[in-house]
Amino acid sequence: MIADERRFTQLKNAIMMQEQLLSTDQIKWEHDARGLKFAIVVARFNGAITEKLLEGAQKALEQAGAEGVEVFHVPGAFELPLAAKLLAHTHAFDAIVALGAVIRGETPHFDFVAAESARGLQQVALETGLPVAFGVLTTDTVEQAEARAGTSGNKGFDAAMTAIEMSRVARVIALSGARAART
Ligand code: INI
Repeated sequence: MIADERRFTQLKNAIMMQEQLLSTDQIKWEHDARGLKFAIVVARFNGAITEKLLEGAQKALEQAGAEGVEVFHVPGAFELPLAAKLLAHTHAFDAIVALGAVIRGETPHFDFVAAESARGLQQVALETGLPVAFGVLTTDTVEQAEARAGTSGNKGFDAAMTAIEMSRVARVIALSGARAART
């Protein structure tokens, strides 16, 4: 019953927001984050890089007018999926932005960490239905990672934009489903 009420409120808000957006052609709606809440989960491993990804993601969400942004740190990229799953189960966010930097270096550890991080994050998105943006760099060198975490060209920024767009897609799909069910 409580879940039904929450669903109803979500749909009502989605309809109101959609109508608001349709009434103004000024807004590039897919990257308007007003009324949306985001969780950013960020790995501390390779922190000099991941903190720059975090800055990029925060900048994108702030510029887009996000209603709320909460940041959670985990040890490494391998831990991102579990944190994302726990966050999804709170039902408090419209999308999750996952940030990390996996750098190949000399060890085969890279392949396991990179693959499990990507697989796990996609699994969370598919199992929970909550958008999870993949902002995890997988590079051969630190220099390549730095180049993707700069002020011009920042994969954290890009991942946040994807999270906004997918939140919108999820709302529009819910809205379309609700309308189709009524007719
Ligand atoms: N974690 C990363 O985020 N990036 C890496 O490059 C990395 N490498 O190369 O080892 C890494 N390893 C730690 C891993 O994410 C886990 O924290 C650790 O294995 C404990 O579960």
